[in-house]
Amino acid sequence: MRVAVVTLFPAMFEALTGHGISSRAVQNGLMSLSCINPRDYASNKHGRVDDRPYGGGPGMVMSVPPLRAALNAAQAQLSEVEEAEAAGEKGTGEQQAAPMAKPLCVYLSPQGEPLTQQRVEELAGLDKMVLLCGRYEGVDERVLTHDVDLELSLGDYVISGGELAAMVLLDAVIRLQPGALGDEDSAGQDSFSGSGLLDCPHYTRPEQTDGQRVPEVLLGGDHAAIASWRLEQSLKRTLQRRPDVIAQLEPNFGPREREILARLRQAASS
Ligand code: 9WO
Repeated sequence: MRVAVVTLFPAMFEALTGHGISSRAVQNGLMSLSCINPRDYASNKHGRVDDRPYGGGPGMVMSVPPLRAALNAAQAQLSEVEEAEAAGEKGTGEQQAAPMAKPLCVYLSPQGEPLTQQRVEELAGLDKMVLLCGRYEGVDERVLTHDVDLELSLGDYVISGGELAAMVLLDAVIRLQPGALGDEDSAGQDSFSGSGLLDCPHYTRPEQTDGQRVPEVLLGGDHAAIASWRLEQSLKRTLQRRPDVIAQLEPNFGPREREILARLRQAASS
């Protein structure tokens, strides 16, 4: 997957490309990340990318021309690589490759649609994507209506810019790329990804620390008992912490889930 990020702070992305799973994925070529700085596309001599809001008020707004130029450059860059690869695959470097679909352009802001694991899975399947990171009070609305395909929010809070949000999205997408996690199966074990329930508790050695013991069932080798304990723990947590998630999943629960849920509700009401 190839991603081009339009940002005034490209160095921030070293936090993602320099550490852990995301770093390894970039090194192994599962993901390529390039940054395009709108400042480099500002035509005025001071490299201004922001301006005062029409109608007055505090803060500054990112203006259309440098942003649009940077977005077009990002898109062109992703298509260039793709066309070169397509031509290479055919072994006909001279031939004109078929026109490629325009990459999806995503803007991160509190006004966006809430990001879910389902959306992350969908984005992880794309072969290219442009991420737009806003700063100041945000970007001129005409960029959002004309250039942006999808606006996403991580939650109902404001941070200083879209970069950290873009990195959260990228991290979630990167770890779903085939081969990004050491254990091929671990992504399927995440909260939300398999059952849609919250994760069960995890324990490792030692068996006892400061008087806290590992639940007995995990120490025996009864795999069916362990699986059933984990399901119960997941249901219990989700019921307590995310009743909204239970309500959403309940119509699709099987008999085992229903039985445990009924028991948990009875215990809670008595
Ligand atoms: C800045 C500002 C300054 C003066 C008066 C009002 C103001 N509003 C803002 C503002 O909301 N800036 C945003 C910063 C503009 C878009 C990029 N920024 C951002 C993205 N903050 N928080 C996010 C974000 C993204 C995804 N999920 C949660 C939050």
